[in-house]
Amino acid sequence: MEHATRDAAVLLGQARRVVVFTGAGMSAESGVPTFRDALTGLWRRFDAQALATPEAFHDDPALVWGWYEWRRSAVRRARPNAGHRAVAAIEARIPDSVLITQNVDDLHERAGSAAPVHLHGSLFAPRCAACARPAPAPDGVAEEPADGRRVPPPRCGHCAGLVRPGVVWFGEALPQEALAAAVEAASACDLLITVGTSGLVYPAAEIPHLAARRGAAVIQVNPDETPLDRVADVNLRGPAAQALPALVEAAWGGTDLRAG
Ligand code: BV8
Ligand code: ZN
Repeated sequence: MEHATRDAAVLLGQARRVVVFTGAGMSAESGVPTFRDALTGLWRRFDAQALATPEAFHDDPALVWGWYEWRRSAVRRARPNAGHRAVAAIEARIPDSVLITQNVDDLHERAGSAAPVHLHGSLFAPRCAACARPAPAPDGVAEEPADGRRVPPPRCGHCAGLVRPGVVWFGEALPQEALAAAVEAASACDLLITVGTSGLVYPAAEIPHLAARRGAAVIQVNPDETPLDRVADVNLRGPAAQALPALVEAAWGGTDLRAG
């Protein structure tokens, strides 16, 4: 067994209060592009950070809504991977555990995680841009948009305002209750496992640093180096769908992670 996995398994075996903190790399092996490469194919001529803003939606609501509908249809076609199931196994095994995600997909929920804290919202919770009332996510799965196809957003049933994606854009505040829950969990945990995040976007990226400052052990799962390398006690240099099941297996033996 790899040395680092054994060290991580000792930390997990001893942990009583665990936080799992995930980013887009968690969903990469489910075929959902990470945020860095969220613009594959016909969207590649756009910059994710420019599109994921209130200004972009204001200037061209149909372009931004079309991008999110394309991403939502990709998520609906995707399936949770063994990494998502390993996270759910950790939560099932350690009652005092909290899952915090930057991802806007629903793959953690579909893998059995009961209540992930979504710091950046969800693709499945659109709301009215004017009156903020929740709006139904259209169930028609938009096919791959040709040439960054524009899809005019629906109108609010209450005030006829434009419906927007239920995600947190750059320049927007994170949902108060989610951020407060994440800060509380990171401050109180004795182990934080950070998975598949580049650790560049704040204030979410502060969460692992906060846990480390409060004395928690930190395990990082990422094939590449990130700014979190310096706070990680153990670095599992590999993809989430392999490293997390190996960690769970090393800590607790035969946990069955095959698809449910
Ligand atoms: C705010 C939802 C203020 C939307 C997202 C200068 C300095 C510091 C901060 C700033 C600054 N200028 C601007 C800011 C603020 C800004 C920010 O941090 N910018 C960065 C770019 C510097 N932050 C904000 O604007 C935030 N709001 O500050 O508001 C405010 C306060 C009060 C009142 C009003 C305003 C809001 C940020 C939220 C933006 N929304 N997502 C959408 O999804 O479309 S962010 C989005 O990108 C993700 O959610 C995630 O958080 C972030 C980075 O994505 P990652 O998840 O890390 O994924 P990424 O692609 O980056 O990396 C993937 C990783 O996975 C890689 O490391 C890779 O190696 C690894 N990987 C790949 N394959 C695998 C793998 N790992 C494991 N297994 C694999 N198989
Ligand atoms: Zn409305």
